[in-house]
Amino acid sequence: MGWKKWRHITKLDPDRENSEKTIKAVAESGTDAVMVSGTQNVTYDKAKALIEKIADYGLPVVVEPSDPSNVVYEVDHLFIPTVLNSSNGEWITGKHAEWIKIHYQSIERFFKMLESEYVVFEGYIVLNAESAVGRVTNARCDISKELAASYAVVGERMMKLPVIYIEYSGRYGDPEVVAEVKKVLSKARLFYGGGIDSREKAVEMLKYADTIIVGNVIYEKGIDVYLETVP
Ligand code: 1GP
Repeated sequence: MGWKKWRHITKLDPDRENSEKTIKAVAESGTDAVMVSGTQNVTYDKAKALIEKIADYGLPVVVEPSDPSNVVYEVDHLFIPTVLNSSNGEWITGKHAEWIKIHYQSIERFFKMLESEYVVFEGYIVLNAESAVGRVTNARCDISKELAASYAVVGERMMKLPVIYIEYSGRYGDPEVVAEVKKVLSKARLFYGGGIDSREKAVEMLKYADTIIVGNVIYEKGIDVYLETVP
């Protein structure tokens, strides 16, 4: 199944404890893919070790790097985020330019990779100021649903991003914001992540979002509660 059909993605953080038991349960849960991602303390080695543990199960694995130093290439896709509502250009284009610079000597090969289906660009709209990603990127979180949707328009129609990602990381968000953003999108897939810890919340956000991303519940509430979120 191609990534555009995914409805449920499980986000595993390389900086957290991911036991074999947890990984097996995730792999057998019915989730469509695992995204290896974290905002803080993620290193190449930690990400690589986690990817190797998951690889045996045959589930699609993607990596969403937070920095050029932790891009692991041995995965099905790289999901490259840009934070549309960050107040700090480093998170919009800065880290991206640093990443390209590392590959400058073989830029033609790098262009081919960027233009392939292997790389997917995501436009984040971060809406929880207290989350690690909200703090680190200094995102403008206290905004109206119309302004959130306007950021989505920037991402889709100006920057041509194939994914818009509403991120409330750690807190359940406002379905009205997600509904408003959905209204303005035409081609981009709408991802929603943040605080999904029950079937009701998963179903509610899937009314508007094409795909939900579930992370913290595994670490905070355990596998049984996580399993309820898989549609
Ligand atoms: C975090 O969007 C994901 O980047 C999922 O959020 O961890 O709150 O489930 P939670």
